[in-house]
Amino acid sequence: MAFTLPDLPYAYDALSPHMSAETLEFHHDKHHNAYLVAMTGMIEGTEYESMSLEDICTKSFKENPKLFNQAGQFYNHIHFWKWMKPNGGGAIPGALEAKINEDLGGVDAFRTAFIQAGVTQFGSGWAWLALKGGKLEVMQTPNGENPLVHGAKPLLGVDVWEHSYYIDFRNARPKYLETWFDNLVNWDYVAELYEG
Ligand code: MN3
Repeated sequence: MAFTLPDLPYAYDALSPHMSAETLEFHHDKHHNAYLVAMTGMIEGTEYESMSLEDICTKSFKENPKLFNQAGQFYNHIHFWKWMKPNGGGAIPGALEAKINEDLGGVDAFRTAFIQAGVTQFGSGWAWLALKGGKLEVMQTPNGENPLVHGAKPLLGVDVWEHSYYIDFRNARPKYLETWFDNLVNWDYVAELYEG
């Protein structure tokens, strides 16, 4: 199938001051688009061309690491934009909060573990909340890797590559992650994925 770059679900300046228009312009228009262009070039005329993006990710992870780098990042960023919203953060919808309490020891413990996963991911990568075998897990992955390739469903992910925060936070990755969690997360979308 032919893939396209999804528009941001909000204006470029809608997440300011927590994430600037400049960051989103570079991150969405340049970085995310570059993954799409590279992936499209690599799948053209191959068996991957007719697959869903999820299948491209899981198959290329095992068989074609160069393609996976692009496809994984293309997939991750599609959700990354939707994992944020203006005036995000705050209360977590009830059923998901109950599951977090059950599996992760409460929202505060989850917040600490999620931020810690992002802080300790050396170099580029992602921190995740994922559902695996019916249980919630906090995960960290390098580069474009994601929970899909580990048999888990991604519910929330944050990009910790420097292009995601360097314009707004310089080298302060912990501050970026705290700000992101407290002010930008679109919990309705996370709950939708959890219940879907
Ligand atoms: Mn990125």
